[in-house]
Amino acid sequence: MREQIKTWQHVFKLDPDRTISDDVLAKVCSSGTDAIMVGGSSGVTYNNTADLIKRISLYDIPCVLEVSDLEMVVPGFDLYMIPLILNTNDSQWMIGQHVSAIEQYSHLMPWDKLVPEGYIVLNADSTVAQRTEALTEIDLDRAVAYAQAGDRLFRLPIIYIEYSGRFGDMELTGEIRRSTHQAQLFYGGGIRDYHSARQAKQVCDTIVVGNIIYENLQAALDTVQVISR
Ligand code: 1GP
Repeated sequence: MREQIKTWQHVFKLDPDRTISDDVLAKVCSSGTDAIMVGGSSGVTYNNTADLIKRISLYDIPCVLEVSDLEMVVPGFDLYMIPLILNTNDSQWMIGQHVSAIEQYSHLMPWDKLVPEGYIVLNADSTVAQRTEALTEIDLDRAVAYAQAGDRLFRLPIIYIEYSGRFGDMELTGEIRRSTHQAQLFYGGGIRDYHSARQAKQVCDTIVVGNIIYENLQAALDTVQVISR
């Protein structure tokens, strides 16, 4: 499954803290997307995550959990994505929380299923930026340097350009893609229709589509058309 990530072009991200009907979930899971990622920045609990994975597991689609809180770790996911926030000076988001989790639970860790993601968080208004005190006011050179640190120094398998809630800087994302070497480049934030999905897909490897699922299902489903087979 880890190797499959390299083939992902499109991912839907579902938030356990938001309500989704069985009908909408069925359409999302059967849309042709490459994977479902479960994650959220607030209000995520064991119970709402367990409920969602139980419902998603009815479908034949890879499903991964993005762990933003230890409380939400539920068995049954194909992989567990572990964010490291690269552009913060608060080291708890880069390594501190990870070490605390390992100290407590190393004997329970499904090590083979853990995949680190190097996040570069760039929308100052997003919950994730505020929670992690991300250094969002950085120029292109600095953003590229963060990406190269993640890609070439730490050799992270994924670099994730995160604009959650707003469509981001495509020039910056493209420059990061040109400057990275081995990592899969994820882009997420403000993809609201086929047009924005296509723009983002042109400058990254994998687009992540979140909010629009809950606001305009058809527009969300249209984004899957960026996948080239
Ligand atoms: C959020 O990157 C994802 O973590 C998707 O962002 O919700 O803005 O689509 P949106």
